[in-house]
Amino acid sequence: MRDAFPALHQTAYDEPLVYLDNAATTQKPKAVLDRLERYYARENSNVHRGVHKLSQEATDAFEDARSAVARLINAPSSDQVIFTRGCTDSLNVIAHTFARPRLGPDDTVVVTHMEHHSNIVPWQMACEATGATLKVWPIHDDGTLDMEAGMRLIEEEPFLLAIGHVSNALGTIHPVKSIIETAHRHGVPVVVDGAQSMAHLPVDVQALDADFYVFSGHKMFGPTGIGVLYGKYDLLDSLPPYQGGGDMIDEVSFDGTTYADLPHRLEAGTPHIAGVIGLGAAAEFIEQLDHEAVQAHEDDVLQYAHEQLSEIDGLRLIGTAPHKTSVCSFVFDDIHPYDAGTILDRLGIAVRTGHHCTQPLMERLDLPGTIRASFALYNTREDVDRLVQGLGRVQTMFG
Ligand code: C6P
Repeated sequence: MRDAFPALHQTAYDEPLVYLDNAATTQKPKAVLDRLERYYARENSNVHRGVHKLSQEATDAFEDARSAVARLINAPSSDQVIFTRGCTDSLNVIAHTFARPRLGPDDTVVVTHMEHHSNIVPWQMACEATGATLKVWPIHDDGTLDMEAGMRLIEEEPFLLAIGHVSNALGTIHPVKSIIETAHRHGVPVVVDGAQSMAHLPVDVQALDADFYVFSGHKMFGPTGIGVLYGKYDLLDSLPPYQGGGDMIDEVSFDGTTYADLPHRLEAGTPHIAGVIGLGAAAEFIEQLDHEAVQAHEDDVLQYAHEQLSEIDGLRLIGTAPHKTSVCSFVFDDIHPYDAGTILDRLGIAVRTGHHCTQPLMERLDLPGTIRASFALYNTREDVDRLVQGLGRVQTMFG
């Protein structure tokens, strides 16, 4: 598997690179890189417009990619896969087109205390614009949701619940299927932020019964600048156009304009064609994996990391939920995360330090930030060993 990812085979400061920042973005397999090159070298053309051969080829590749993504998440139809700039963009589209026109001063929107800023700020802005209230689903110290408190919030029948599938800062896997079931019993639609699940868990939007499910291409071995907004057909079909322009119209006249059907109505302008085609290749790459083997391997590496790190004096693991994937956050009693990250970098080990775009979570845990090692299917126990050695050097220098 490591051979499929060229970026892993390089040095950083003369040390073999250990890439442990996969929650920020994953590396890209050769299949995706080759597909991007083929598009630009041989098929480059605009889509849905030209009658010429290249345009038809590009259009076919573009729509095949939509089908590949639909298959990967088991969407009932590829019309329910809307291409956006990324997870953040998808959440903003929902906040603008679904929430804002419907929200009023008596409404509430619920988010959990450990959401990424992208799944907080768009709802906060929608609430500020409409007089609605944003409510926060509390969490326990180990990084699990306080289910009793959450159920009470759902029983109050908020307008919407927005929840991550997997926490980017702590790796907690939330029981979204049962949460959605409960929410639906109370008539509450659920937006699931799947940014951190797509590279690690099988996602079946129909089995989850998610109303909306959003994610970014670059966190699932695909290109940056491309993402997906999946929604139930009737919900998506009820959304007004988000942006006006080419490709999203049926007919335009100065007397009035009519709009295209889904998915094009929500995809104004020339799309990120290469991004979509690259994302399709990433979806096919994930589709052909042995998912059980991948999950077993990732669980083993995470478990090993937890064991090894918890033996280091003065190091505290942050986020010890029983159901976790791929993220290991930790702090030192007396070393700032930034200092640790800088030394690790010089040793060729890439981790992320700081608040991970989850400032409310860090405030709740009373931390300035954490050091976060986040794994993907190509990471190994040897990578964990290098991290542990590196942390030994950090302690020698700062401890
Ligand atoms: N988290 C991280 O290092 P974009 O930037 O749109 O591709 O994804 C935003 C986003 C939304 N939700 C979750 C749960 C996320 O983890 C992210 C991105 C990266 O953790 C960059 S801040």
